[in-house]
Amino acid sequence: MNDKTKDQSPEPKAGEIRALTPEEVASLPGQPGNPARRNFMRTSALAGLVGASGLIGGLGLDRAAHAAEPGKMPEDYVAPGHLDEYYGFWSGGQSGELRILGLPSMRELIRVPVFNRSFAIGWGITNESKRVLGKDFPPGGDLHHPHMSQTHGRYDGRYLFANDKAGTRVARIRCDIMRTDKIIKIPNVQAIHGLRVQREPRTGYVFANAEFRIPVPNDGRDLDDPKKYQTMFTAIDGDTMEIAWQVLVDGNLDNTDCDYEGKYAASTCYNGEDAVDLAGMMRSERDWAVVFNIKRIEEAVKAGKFKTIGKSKVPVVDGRHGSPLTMYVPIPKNPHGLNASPDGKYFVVAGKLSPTCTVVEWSKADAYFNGKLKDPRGAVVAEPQLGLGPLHTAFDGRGNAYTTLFIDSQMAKWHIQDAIDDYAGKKTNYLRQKLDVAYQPGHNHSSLGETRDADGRWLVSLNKFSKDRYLPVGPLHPDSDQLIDISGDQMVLVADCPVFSEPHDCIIVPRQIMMSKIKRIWDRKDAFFAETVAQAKQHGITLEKDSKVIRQGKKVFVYMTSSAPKYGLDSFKVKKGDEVTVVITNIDDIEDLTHGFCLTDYGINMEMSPQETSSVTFIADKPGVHWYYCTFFCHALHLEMRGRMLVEA
Ligand code: RUQ
Ligand code: CUA
Ligand code: CA
Repeated sequence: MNDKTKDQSPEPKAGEIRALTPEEVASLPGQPGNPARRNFMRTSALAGLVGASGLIGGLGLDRAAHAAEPGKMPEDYVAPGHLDEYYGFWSGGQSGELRILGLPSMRELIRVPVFNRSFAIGWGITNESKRVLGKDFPPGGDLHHPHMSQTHGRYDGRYLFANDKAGTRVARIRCDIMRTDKIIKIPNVQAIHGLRVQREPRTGYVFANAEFRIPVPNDGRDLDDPKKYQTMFTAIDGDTMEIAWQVLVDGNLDNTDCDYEGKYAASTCYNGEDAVDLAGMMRSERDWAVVFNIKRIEEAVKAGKFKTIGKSKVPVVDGRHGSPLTMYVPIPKNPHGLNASPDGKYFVVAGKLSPTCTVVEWSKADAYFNGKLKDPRGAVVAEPQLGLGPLHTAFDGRGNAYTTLFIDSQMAKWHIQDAIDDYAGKKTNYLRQKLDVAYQPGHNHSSLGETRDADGRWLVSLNKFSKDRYLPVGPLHPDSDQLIDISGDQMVLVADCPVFSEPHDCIIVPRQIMMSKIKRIWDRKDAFFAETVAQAKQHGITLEKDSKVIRQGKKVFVYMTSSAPKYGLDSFKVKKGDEVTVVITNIDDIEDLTHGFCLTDYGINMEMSPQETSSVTFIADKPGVHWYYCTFFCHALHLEMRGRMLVEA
């Protein structure tokens, strides 16, 4: 026997370099399973703190110059090792994903794939994600509007909902695991744009606007007859993700929001002209906001006063002009954003091609629907002049509104009650401040600003252009999100943050709402992979301990565990043409110990976080030896965490 293999001596002789044994590796500080790991993390965070403050003091980094008094950190500064106060949920636009940021640092924490594919975690590759995406899922999506479920007008940390304009879909993301768990296609319409959630009593409904008018059914008829095109407002049940009803409307539907009482939702229309060309869509001086009477719509559906279209079973009610279900409030001109104020009294419509915002009082809808108010324009209580290109409005809970001015590249702060008084004939200075932003802002959003709890702390301006703000990176520039402190009398610009295409919108949620709800390790009973677990049971497999290959004709099921730094199987053998399903269960139960499974030259990668089961199915069409390896750096022997798939010709 070789003496060297028996050498377990921890103390090599002076000058001698000896390879570490696996036991020694496992006992190194920082290795999973070693209780010293936590302390190690803390120590390094502390070292980072010292290093970073030295750096900022010494080099005078740009961020330190913002808003900070000499010798004081700027307000948005979150020191290494410290946590942000808010979660920001950012849309990824045509990236199709959702992003999670920390505020006020504006650091991107993670990305949640929704309508896109992600090789990083295997979204669109694993069977579990394909069950969510559906069989023939498109290559990506265009996610504009993420909104969190609410209970009595407050964020409740259950779900996020988001639209896909490109694929006419709506997705739900579970907040406990930050995974998309449902995606549905909306029938009878095209291009879901505006999306909001019911506030009272809870979510409840998810309201979704289809922006483009199309022939209904859209099966090749009426191609050249835009007069026959239509669009609809859709209400989805957020608990079941089934569609409750649709409302046929005139014009088109852009953005949407709802009240704080559960009575109404409202949407903007910029194409009251029913045009199919640019000039035509700008012909009229006014378009409108349409208010939906939720109770009446529910009653109409209950009473059977609806139709269905084609194969869809969704009840469609008629909400076009003259319908008792809707109120059309004339608004100048090609309006865009529609935002409900957190006091529950108003919604503000941004004029886009008109330099105004229009303030509509929800309670006037009561008067209209019970016949007391004849002219819907009578629901308008203010129309402040703000500047060029108003797009979206945010609120601080202290009576102020903040409207983005796309053309002027500014944020306008104005006082709602003063604007109402001014409209009533008393001259007031409702405009409080204009702040330059860089450049061309679309959405803005304030902390908790779409809830009762609007706290008037932070405002983000989501700017479409960044030109000279950052190092040039080629013809495509990043977007530019700017953080603005709104806690004082004046807005103060605090930070510039480049972002990849194209965050339309965001919401800002205090960490207290989220931290207790977020799981750091998977629950073995989680519904996300329950179907995979059930299938394993049928094969007599206990996922937590069995590593085993099961063949059923040309179908091969490869079950294995993963535990740092080893897969349950070092190799498995299949035949060319087999349909192979690899199911891996990460039995490590330490926070932050994720493994991956990448199968070389097969285009497969997937993530298995602690206690998660992930699976992938593919055809073994390439004979030979194919190594699979772990893609998350899990251990000092991470590179050695690999095995072979042998495909017989
Ligand atoms: S819309 S930039 Cu897609 Cu939210 Cu207004
Ligand atoms: Cu397991 Cu790297
Ligand atoms: Ca128009």
